[in-house]
Amino acid sequence: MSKQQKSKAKLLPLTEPYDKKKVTRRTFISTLTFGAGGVLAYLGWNKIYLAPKETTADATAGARAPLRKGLDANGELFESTIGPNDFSRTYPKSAAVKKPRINGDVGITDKSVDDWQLHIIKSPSESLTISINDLKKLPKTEFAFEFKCVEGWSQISHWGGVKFSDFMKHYGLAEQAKLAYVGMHTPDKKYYVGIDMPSALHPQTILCYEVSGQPLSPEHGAPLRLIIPTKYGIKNLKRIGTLFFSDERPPDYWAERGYDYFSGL
Ligand SMILES: Nc1nc2c(c(=O)[nH]1)N[C@H]1C(S)=C(S)[C@@H](COP(=O)(O)O)O[C@H]1N2
Ligand SMILES: [Mo]
Repeated sequence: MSKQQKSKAKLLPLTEPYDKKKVTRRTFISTLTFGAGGVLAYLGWNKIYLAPKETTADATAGARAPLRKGLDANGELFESTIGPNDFSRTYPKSAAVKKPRINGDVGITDKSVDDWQLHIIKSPSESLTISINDLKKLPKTEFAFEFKCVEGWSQISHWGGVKFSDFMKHYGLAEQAKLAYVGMHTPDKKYYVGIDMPSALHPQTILCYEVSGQPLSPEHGAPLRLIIPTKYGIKNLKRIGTLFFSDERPPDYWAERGYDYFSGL
C-alpha cells in the first residue's frame, strides 16, 4: 500500500460503535426462534404422520385424518360457493387442441363396446336401459373448455353431448334429481365416481359422446362419458355403464385413494 492510500484509509468514517453485548443477544434470540420453528414444524409433521388414517366407513379413505379434515372443509366451502351461474370459462372451438391427451384407462381396457347400453337405476325395483342413439336424439350441447388433471396438466379441448339436466328431464327423473348425489361406474365397475347433484345439474355438465367433433374413441371413453368442467379430470368418468342416485356419497375411485371427494375447480 502506498503512503497516500494508507492515509486515505485512515480518513474513512468509523462505523457505529460495536456493542458486543447487543449482537450476542440478537444472535441468541434468532437462533432460539429458528430452533423453536424447527421443533414446531417437526411436531406438526409428526402429528399428521402418526395420526390414524381416516376410517373407511364413508366414501373417502387413504388420507391422514387431520389432512382429510382440511380437504373436507375445503370441499364444503367450494360446495357452498358454486351455483348454476358459476360457469367454467369456455373458448372458441378453434382454440381447442386437435388431439386431446389421453389419461387413465381404469375400467376401459376392454375395447369392445358394441353391446354397450346405459343402465339407469331409478330405484331398487325400477331401471331403464338407453342406447347411444336415444341420447343422440336429445338436444346437443358443445363447448371447448380447459380440461384440468390433478397431475398438473391442462388442455383446451372440445366436447359434445347432452346436458345432464336435459337428460334427467327427458327421462322423467325429477324425483331422483332431489337426491344429494348421482353415482356412476364403468360397465366393469372398476372406475366409479360420485357427483353432488348441484354439480351434476350444472348447465355445463354433459353426458358426452363426441370429442373434437368426432365420436369418442375407446381411449376417451366411448361411447359415453361424463364431462363436468367444474371439476378436475378424475371426476370425468370415461365409459359410463350405470347411473344411480343416492343421498349418501357414492363410492369414488380417487376419493378412496386419498383425493378430495368434491374435487371442484
Ligand atoms: N373409466 C375411467 N375414467 C377416467 C379415468 C380412468 O382411469 N378410467 N381417469 C380420469 C382422469 S384422472 C382423467 S385426467 C381423465 C382423462 O380423460 P382423457 O383421457 O379423455 O383425457 O379421465 C378420467 N376418467
Ligand atoms: Mo387426471
